[in-house]
Formats: sequence, structure tokens, C-alpha cells
Amino acid sequence: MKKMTLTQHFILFLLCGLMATAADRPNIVFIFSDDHATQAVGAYGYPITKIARTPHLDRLAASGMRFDRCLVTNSICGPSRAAILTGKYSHLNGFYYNEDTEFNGSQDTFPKRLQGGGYQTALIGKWHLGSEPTGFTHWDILPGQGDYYNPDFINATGRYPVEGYVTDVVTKKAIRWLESERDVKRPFMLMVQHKAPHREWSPDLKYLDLWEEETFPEPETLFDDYANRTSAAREQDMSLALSLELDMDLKIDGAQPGRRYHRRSYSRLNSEERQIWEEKMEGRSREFHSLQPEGKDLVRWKYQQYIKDYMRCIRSVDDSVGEIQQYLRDNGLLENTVFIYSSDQGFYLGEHGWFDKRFMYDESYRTPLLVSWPGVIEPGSVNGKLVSNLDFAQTFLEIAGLQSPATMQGKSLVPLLQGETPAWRKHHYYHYYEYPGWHMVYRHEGIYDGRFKLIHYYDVDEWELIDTKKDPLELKSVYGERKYAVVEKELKAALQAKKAEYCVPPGVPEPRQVVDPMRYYSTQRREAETSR
Ligand code: SGN
Ligand code: CA
Repeated sequence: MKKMTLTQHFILFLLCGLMATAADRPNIVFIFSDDHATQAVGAYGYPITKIARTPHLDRLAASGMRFDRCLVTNSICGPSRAAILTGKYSHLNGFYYNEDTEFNGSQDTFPKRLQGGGYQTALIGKWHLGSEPTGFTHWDILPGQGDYYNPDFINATGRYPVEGYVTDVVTKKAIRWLESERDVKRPFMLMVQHKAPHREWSPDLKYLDLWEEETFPEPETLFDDYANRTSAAREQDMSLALSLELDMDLKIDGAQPGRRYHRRSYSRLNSEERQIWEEKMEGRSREFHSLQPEGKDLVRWKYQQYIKDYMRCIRSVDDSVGEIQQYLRDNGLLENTVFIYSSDQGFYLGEHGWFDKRFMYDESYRTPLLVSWPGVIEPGSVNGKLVSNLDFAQTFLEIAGLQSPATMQGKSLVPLLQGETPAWRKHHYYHYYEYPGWHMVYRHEGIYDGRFKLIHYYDVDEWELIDTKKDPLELKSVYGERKYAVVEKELKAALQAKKAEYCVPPGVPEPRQVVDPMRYYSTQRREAETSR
């Protein structure tokens, strides 16, 4: 055999080194839902999950780390996703709100860096950023918000319909990719992005009857009167009482003359499926028409229907987590995989009398984050640091052994996952922009230090200061109270400092230009607004 030259030896040495690191580098599975509230993950211990359990998510928490303060930068779908991809706030990644906007895919993102660093990157499910995904070896996405039943998908070759329930379809596609479409010699990043439990909360038909006979516990603040806070809390259009639509959201037939069920979900069902749906929803409609609930009774009745449909959607998401974990376990992949579960933001499950998100109050500002990493994370650990979806990009890059660019604004969570106690951020900055828009939540920015929350609704120049220790339900602003003067001053200074650190442009941002703001109102609010 011919002897190798010194250069050939060197090349071989380099190649072996590269292969070793590739094999050692962990895979990452990121399961990401839409609008999944922490209150609806059993591991967080809220009362509703005593009835509607989430066993697979709870097992994930028990085998890894549960983050109790994962805060989003801007509590709405597209902006959250853009922050995750870029590791930057909306004012730098250019994606402020969901509509009339497209994500600029030529930006530096973590999938591109992972791909460049030898990872296979796959994205399956909800994307919702307008433009085509960039930085993915494989992508197969739902158009826009996607549909619950027999949904269309878009991949590099075009749009096509798929039979089945969306959460199952996404899971099956993910497992198919793992099983037969990836290159088994390279590490991977698999992003499984569920549509559920987004509005209109349409469950898998097989789960339509789950917990039918149960009465779910109501949140303490279901009948919040919005006293002691700014006009933003009163002016929103996201209350169960007024804004939650009987036909569209609760699938009641004939609640308003000529209006049937939810047109979107229902229209995707085939005739056999429609029968199952109709049977179930007819029962519900009959109950509504015979009870004719009003006032607080109506809110209570709506809450029960809402929470059941929402948790039925969660049941499928929990199944998905279980199925993907089982696949990894059966194929010897679990040991070398970092498994992450999160959502694009939190959600109101009747707290403050609301559904939807957007506000800087706890339920929508905080999102679930559960991570397992065998051999690295101490099972059953809990972390209370102020972490953020802003940190995900740098975390993924560090897991993959790659450098993060200095332009990313978060912090890698890897030291926290390793059980270290590094110096950490003392304040988290928040900024919501989508007004006018769905649910009519005023634009606001704010700062949170783990106890106090200072919020500025700058278009109306109203402030709130919340002491979450004394007032965990966030029912009373103490802004302007003398005994909080020092806190207020400190937080205002911290807010300015954070804005400078993150290069937030000075002054009030340009408001969103909307041709017909009326179209965003719920039926009842629109009627009230037009007769004003
Ligand atoms: C839709 C929903 C809203 C929801 C937004 C944003 N209306 O417009 O209730 O707030 O999506 O959700 S619906 O009548 O179409 O259901 S997000 O998750 O994409 O930010
Ligand atoms: Ca969302």
C-alpha cells in the first residue's frame, strides 16, 4: 500500500476530528405549540390540570428542567417566532405584528447557523411568518394559521391537502422525517410546531367528549372588574363575556340568526366527520338554547365550553410529545437529544375574564419551557431566573457547539441547564405593538424584575406598577402611590437602561396603519362601537 504523505495524514486527522464532533453533538427536538398557557401544563401545578392531565409533558418536566419564568419579548405569534429565529427584539428583526408584514428571511438566524455548522434543520407545522422559511434542510408548513381538520400544507414544491387532524398530521410528518428522510450520520434540529391550541380550539373528533361531565375550576379573576388599572384593561376586546363568539368560538348553532358553528373548522370536515361534529355540537347548542344563560351565568357557561375545547386540543399536543419521545427512545436517540417544549406565548384561560394574549400580565407574558438533556440536566430541576424566548437561538447554537454572533440579544441557557448559577439579567424588557388589531390591546412596553412590573401604555400615556408579591393576581396598580416611589424611579431608570442596551429607537414608534379597524372587533363590540 502506498504510504500517505504528511498532508494526507493531516487531512485525515481533521476529518476524523470533524466526524467525532458531529457524532457527539446532540440532536435538538423543539416542540412548539401555539397559545399553550403554563396554566394548562400539569407540571406547573394549576388546578385545571388535575382534571385535564398532561402526562407526557409532566414526564418531560420530571426528567429535565422546568423554567418558571420564561418571558416573551412580544406576546403574539409571528413576533415571538421572529424573536426566536433571530435572537433579537421586534425593533431589530423588523417583525412587529402578525399581519401586513413578512419576515425578512435574509436575516441571520439560528437555523442558518446550525445548517452551516453541519446540522440538518427540519421545520414541520405552523410557521406564520409570511415569507418562505430559510435555513431549513426540510420544511413542510401550514399556510398562515393553518386548519384543524384535513389541513393544507406547503413545502418547497407547492401547496397540497392532507387528511387527518392537524396535530396528528404534524406528529406523523415529524416521525416520518426522523425515520426515513434525514441523514442518519449528521446531528439534527427538528422543529415540530403545532397549530393547536390556537383559536377556534377545535379538538380531534375522538376527543370531542372528553371531560363532558366535569366542571372545571374557574379562575379566581373570572369576574375581574378592571378597577385600579389603566383604560387598556377595560378597553380590550378579549373578554369571555362579550368577545368570545358563541358560533365561531363555542360552535353553537343558531346563537345568532343565520350563523352556524365555526365556518372554518366545519367546512374542512368530510361528510362522515360532519356527522360526528354535528351530533356533538347539537347537544351543546340544545343545552345553550334551553338554559339561555345570561350575565354571570353566561360567562360561567362559556368558560366551561371554552376550557374543555382548549384542553381537548392540549390532549392531542400531549399525545404528540409522548409519541415523538417514544420514537426517540425506541430508536436509541433519546440519550443524545436535547428535548425542548415551549409555546409562542402564554394565554388567558378565563383569568381577568379573558381569552387571547398580548398583555404583559402573567398569563400571556410567561410561556411554558421544559427541557430534558440526559446526562446534563439534573432530573426534576426547577429554574426561576428571568429567561426569555430571546435566549432560545443562542441556547440552540451553544448546544450545537457553535458561536453566537454578537448581534444576538439573548443569553444562552446552557449554563442554567448545567445547573450553574451564572450572573443573570435582573430585568426583562417587553414591547407589544399590534394596535389597532385583533382584541384591541393598546401598545405598551414595560420592565419586570421578578417582583415588580412597570407597564407603559404610551399612546394614552397611562402607567401601571404591579407588585406581584403582594398582588399575584395582578389586580391593582400601585403606580403613583407614595410608598412605591423609590421602586417606580428605579424601574423607570431600568427601563431606559434596557432600551439603550437593546438599541430601542427613542420616541414613540410609528403606529400601525390599518384601513378598517372595525373589522377587528368582535360582533358585540362592533355593534357597540358603531352605535357610539
Ligand atoms: C386570529 C384570531 C385572533 C388571534 C390572532 C392572533 N382570530 O386572528 O383571536 O388573536 O389570530 O393569534 S380568529 O377569529 O381568526 O380565530 S396568533 O397566535 O397568530 O398570534
Ligand atoms: Ca400564538
